[in-house]
Amino acid sequence: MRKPLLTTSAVLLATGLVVLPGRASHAASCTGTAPGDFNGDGRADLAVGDSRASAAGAPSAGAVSVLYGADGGLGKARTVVLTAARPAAAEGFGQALATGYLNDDTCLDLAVGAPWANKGEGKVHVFYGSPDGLTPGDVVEPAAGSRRFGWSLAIAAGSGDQPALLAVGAPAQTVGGKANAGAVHLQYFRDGKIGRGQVITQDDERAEGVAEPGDLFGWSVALGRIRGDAGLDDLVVSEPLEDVDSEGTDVGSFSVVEDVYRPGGAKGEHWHYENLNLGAATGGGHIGWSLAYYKDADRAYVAVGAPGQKTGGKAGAGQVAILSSTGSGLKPEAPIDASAGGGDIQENGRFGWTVALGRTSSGVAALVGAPYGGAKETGTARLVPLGDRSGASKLDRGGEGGHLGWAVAFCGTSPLVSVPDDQEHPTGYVRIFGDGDTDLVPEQKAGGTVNADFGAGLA
Ligand SMILES: [Ca+2]
Ligand SMILES: [Ca+2]
Ligand SMILES: [Ca+2]
Repeated sequence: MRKPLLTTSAVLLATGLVVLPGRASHAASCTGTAPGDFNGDGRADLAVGDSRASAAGAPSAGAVSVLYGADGGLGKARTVVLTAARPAAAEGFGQALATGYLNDDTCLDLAVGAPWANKGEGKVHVFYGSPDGLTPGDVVEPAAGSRRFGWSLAIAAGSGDQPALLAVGAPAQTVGGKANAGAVHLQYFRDGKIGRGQVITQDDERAEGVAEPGDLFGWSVALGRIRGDAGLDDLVVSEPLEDVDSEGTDVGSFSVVEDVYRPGGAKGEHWHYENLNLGAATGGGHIGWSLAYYKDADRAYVAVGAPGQKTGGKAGAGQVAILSSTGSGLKPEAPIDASAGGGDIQENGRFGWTVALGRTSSGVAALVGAPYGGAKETGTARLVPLGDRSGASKLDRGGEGGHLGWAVAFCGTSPLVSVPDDQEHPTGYVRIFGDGDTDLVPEQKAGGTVNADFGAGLA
């Protein structure tokens, strides 16, 4: 619940995290600079999560397919399926994915959340990039008492005094006796080792508001350079079920924690329906359900989905707030709704369920999923250039009940949209838009991983 004038003592706990031994990381050199390039060959690669996949016979253990870039398209030469070392039923491996540089080499790494592992406390599996592709590395477990650790993830590379950072959301964590108030665990990676970090809750003075039962702080997280010290990353973190006093339940909001690596640093920013220009408070608006960050030259962009926000008089139509910063803090731009690209604002279309930011041939663009939009929950998405929004386009053509837009991402300059529930492809697929459109459909091999929702996550 938002109580702007109430301050409480900072809660900065040592995490006491447990690191299970993995294969030692070794210095490797990757020369490629393509986005998402895990093996450094200069071609973009893609990680596709399916937290409901069966692995080694264990239902919903979860799996992540890594499609390496090749002549002729993603995964044409090589697809590798990653799972937990010992897959167990209902761990949800792949629920969250994040890419970034965690160890000292120049190869891109992948973190995979398994928030139902450890009897619901959660785990994060780290895979390190190498010229041979991703290799299993550390498994990070929270101190006892966490809940759904690994539901959301973000990575910031180390630079200067700041080690590499892995932000792990645990939105169901109990805080001060308040169930599901939520927490973010910030882990430090330095010299190839994981060091002690911080646990940040809404009771931290740097994140405005107070922890209340059911806020789900940490539902979505992002790391990037927005304000304060330009050499230190800031944490963007949402609480989509935060209530607003006397105005509604589950309105949602998000915070920017300035220079998050520096405990006791300056207070950041708190954003809610009023200063986001989203109109009236909407109960169940779920501001912060999705988050994206992108840096383009000197300007940082943040996109924030509010898929339950009443829009154009239609309940549950959804909206996406767009903000940008040139170093002194976020400023809101005009929000985006489903009318972009000549589309319809649909009741309960849930526009903003997912959002990604990236660079296309039309400049920086937002890719927004509305998986309950379209006829019969086909799902729909919009690609909206932030410079000239008249160039927005609709991306759809999924099957009935397909929930197109359940996950969205950019692979290089191409927008990617998942369709996890199409009746004709019940294992799910991922559609790459542009250049003739391509569908990535998982191969099912006897005795191997059995996909259920291929594309439930993308990175
Ligand atoms: Ca590659
Ligand atoms: Ca690496
Ligand atoms: Ca900063």
